[in-house]
Amino acid sequence: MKKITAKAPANIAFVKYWGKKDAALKTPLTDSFSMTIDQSITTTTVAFDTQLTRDEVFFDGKVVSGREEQKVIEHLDRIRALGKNTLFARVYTKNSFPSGAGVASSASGFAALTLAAASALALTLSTRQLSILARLGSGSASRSIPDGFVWWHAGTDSDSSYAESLFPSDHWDIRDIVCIVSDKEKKVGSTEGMGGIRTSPFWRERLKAVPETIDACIGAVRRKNFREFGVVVERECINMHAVMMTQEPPLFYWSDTTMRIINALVDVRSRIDFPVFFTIDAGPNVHLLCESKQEKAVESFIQTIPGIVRSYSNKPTQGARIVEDHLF
Ligand code: 2P0
Repeated sequence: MKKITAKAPANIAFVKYWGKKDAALKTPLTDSFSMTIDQSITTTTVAFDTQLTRDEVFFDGKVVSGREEQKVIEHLDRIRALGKNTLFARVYTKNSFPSGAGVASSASGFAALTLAAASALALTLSTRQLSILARLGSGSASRSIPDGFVWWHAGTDSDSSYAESLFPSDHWDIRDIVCIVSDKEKKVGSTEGMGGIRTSPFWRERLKAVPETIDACIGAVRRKNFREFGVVVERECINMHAVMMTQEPPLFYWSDTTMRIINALVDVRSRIDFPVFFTIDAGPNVHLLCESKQEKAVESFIQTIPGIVRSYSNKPTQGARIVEDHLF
């Protein structure tokens, strides 16, 4: 059968996803809001083949096994069920960014797999349907299907929990400069970590605050008011980490260097006009957000901080798409 290749970007959340309503359906407790990022792309080629006697999954040319392989096969099973098809598939995947690059690859990975596999079975699905399907692979993958600035509606069931583009990638020329402080795999993954959210005494407070935070964040993006945007995004990130740190067992994702970057940023902002803000996911790496005109200044700032292994700059970009350059 036909070979199909898809590319999908990772995304950085300004209002975060932390906690599920339904673990099997990966429906979230709250809405979230993110931006697709152009230097963090997964490419996946899928071909369903009558000759195969099992699914074959490769990452960077090497066979994938264990839990990772299982998650891919479970996702292929969902797509086969939709397409009423029983053929096995060969799946090749590569990332434009190294593992441990400070960006989770499950969002771009499951978005690319969803689009490539659904297209290989000639399923015609809307962006909304693709987003729902990608979500079943990994929650944040729902936000890597649409273009640019993306709102994931928590919804009330599986069919109403999808992400949509609110503004296209060329709406606002902002940057996400990822500061890598550690290449090591994080100790507690997001799926396991967010499973403990209800042990934090503060999770309900964050739940109550998110609708207002989403409104404020989307309003600031709509008006392209960077300072307003940055203040909301930073506060929301700190709120999520406060929940993480107060779970049982507590999750401390921040390292010494993470704290050093935050302190240096706060210090610079107290002395000069420096409209740069941070956000941090389930790991120690820091995402510095700025308008394009501040990019050089942020690079100079990064040079002053010991402990940053490397950094790279991302722009908003289009969502998952079909391409012609196959991996096999
Ligand atoms: C986010 N994270 O909104 C937040 C911030 C981590 C911290 O989305 O269990 O890897 O596969 O649905 O998608 C990580 O969540 O978790 C995540 P699953 P996923 O970007």
